[in-house]
Amino acid sequence: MTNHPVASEQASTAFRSALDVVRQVEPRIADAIGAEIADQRASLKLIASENYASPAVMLAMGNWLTDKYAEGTVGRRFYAGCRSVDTIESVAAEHARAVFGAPHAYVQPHSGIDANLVAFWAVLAQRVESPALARAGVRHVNDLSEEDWAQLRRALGDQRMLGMSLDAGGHLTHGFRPNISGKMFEQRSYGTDPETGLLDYDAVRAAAREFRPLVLVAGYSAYPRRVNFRIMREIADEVGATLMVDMAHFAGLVAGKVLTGDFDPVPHAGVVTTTTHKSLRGPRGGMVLCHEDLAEHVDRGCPMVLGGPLPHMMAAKAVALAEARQPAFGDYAQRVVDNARALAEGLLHRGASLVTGGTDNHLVLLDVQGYGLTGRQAEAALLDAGIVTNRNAVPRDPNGAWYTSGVRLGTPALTTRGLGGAEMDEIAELIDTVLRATSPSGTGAGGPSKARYAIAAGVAAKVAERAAELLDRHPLYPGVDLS
Ligand code: DSN
Repeated sequence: MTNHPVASEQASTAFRSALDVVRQVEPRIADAIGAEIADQRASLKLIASENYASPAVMLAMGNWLTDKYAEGTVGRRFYAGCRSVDTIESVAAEHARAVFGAPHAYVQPHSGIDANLVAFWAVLAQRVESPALARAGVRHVNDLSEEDWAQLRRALGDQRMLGMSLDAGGHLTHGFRPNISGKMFEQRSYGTDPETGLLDYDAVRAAAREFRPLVLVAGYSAYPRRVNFRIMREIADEVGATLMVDMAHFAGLVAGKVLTGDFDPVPHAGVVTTTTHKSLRGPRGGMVLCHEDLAEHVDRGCPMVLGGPLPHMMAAKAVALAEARQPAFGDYAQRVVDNARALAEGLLHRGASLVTGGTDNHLVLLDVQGYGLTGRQAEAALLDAGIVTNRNAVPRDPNGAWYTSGVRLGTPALTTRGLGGAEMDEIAELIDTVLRATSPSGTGAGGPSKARYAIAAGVAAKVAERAAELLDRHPLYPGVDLS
């Protein structure tokens, strides 16, 4: 395992003591925490949005900071006694600004969805304030009367968002109905080129010209390629939209300077949102980056759309961001991308079909239709063999968003664990072996079952054995002994 800066012996003592204390109150929870590390140690984790945070990050979250209310921002709290929280939030924001070269960082969001909500409201508030508020003689969004707000709500019906379609790799929060963004905004999607699977900037431009969105969203959770944010910004500017980039998936690649220039969203976007726990390898949480013109609105995230800040999580974000400033993090980010490429090549070499034909980020989208399977069957069969992935729609997916026709594979976690290119090829071999040995079984409503499957006898156990050998070469949290 690489790059985690806390000595494992110290971490081992700390975790063991912590679990002993928990066990005295509720042993089932202590046991479940112990079982989780055992499960994670024993599985080949290829979920593209997961990682392994360092012991320092974990230990920063589990303490008395959880007891403190701190609504407001640094130096302007609605509660007394926030001296330490002010320090923590300032340090986290300082590291975030330095890591990403952003003028302003808001580190309070509890998740990626929350970060996106903060960004939406900030963009709306900014647009409402100027020039509509000026015309109405209102100086500040906080001075809006009830009637002004009623008008604003009516106006929201006209607000438009253009984002990547779900089956091309976009995210629910980019204007889709199951999320509030799909209710706040009238939404339209841009997809990918049907031949290449790549983002077609001319098509995005044409859609933007026709639809005239207020917010153009870039970013994805299942698109295996880089996005040119300079071009996206040009498109946004041409139609008067704010470019919002949700970099939750690839924040670690931006922090590690693998995505630079046109592929770094920060210099190009009006507002950037992220989670902190994916490729960035921090605690579970969110963050918003922006320029000074939007900062005032972003900082009102709580209480506008967020509950009170979680000081223990901001402390852990600060630790993770300090880690991301180390040169070793740049090496890590580069290895994440190299590993994804090796995994893609290993699969292609064995005849698999990949959306876009490969990858240049941290994820690979494997189309399992060639194996005669749905994504759900493939996901379940791989899990039987100790390989943890998640099913994912492919563009124009015939099996919809529930069963899907793809499996998303990501390398951030296994790269943290220390696996390299040759091992990615072995993993490609294991995945291909399982999927070739799996076939649909039984019938469902109206035809063959999209969920049930059978694996040829002995294959899952054999692959699980080979996966365990691979994992044994790279212990997870080495030296952390809870026994
Ligand atoms: N749930 C995250 C993912 O897996 O990509 C996105 O929110």
